[in-house]
Amino acid sequence: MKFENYTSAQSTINTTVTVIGATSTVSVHWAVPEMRSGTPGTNDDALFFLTARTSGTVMYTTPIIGRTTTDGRYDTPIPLGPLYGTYDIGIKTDQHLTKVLRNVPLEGTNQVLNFTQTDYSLGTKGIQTLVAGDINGTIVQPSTMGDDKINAIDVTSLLSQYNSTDVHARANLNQDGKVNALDLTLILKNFNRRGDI
Ligand SMILES: [Ca+2]
Ligand SMILES: [Ca+2]
Ligand SMILES: [Ca+2]
Repeated sequence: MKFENYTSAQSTINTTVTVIGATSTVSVHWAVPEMRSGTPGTNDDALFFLTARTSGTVMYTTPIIGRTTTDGRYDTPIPLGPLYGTYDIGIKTDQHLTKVLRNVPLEGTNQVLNFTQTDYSLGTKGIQTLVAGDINGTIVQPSTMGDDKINAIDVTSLLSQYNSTDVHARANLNQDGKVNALDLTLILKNFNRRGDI
């Protein structure tokens, strides 16, 4: 956000005009869930929202939950409200902990966020993946979609969905044909993990 002062020659009153920079947007290219079944890049879709943070404090949360493509992309630019400056940007899905990219410059243009890298500025597809297992709560809105912790609540939820054949069941972490021992093994591997802050 930029502030400029204007003084009208015709007026005896100084008028302050606030000039807001063009809305900053981001797109996702890529975010890859860990250990999805099938050929890499063909089963990477997930429901997600984004947060913009400063020193771990969330300054903005995207209100809409979107779904990435099967190759882990979301190409439509997502507005980040009135933010202008440098922020850390996190992605949170219905099955995964928040993953944060640091120091993303939001300056009125679109930034492509590559969560397969540790650094937002690197454009090639890397090997970083989203940590699976945060499946408590509901997917109705960002504030209820998990709690960025993988603990007994999530394991209990997984067990309650055991043997489900719904490929989009939240407990179907690898999105294959069934909620089974593969998903349970994955959530236990990540037990006690926390999302990035
Ligand atoms: Ca899928
Ligand atoms: Ca959780
Ligand atoms: Ca499964």
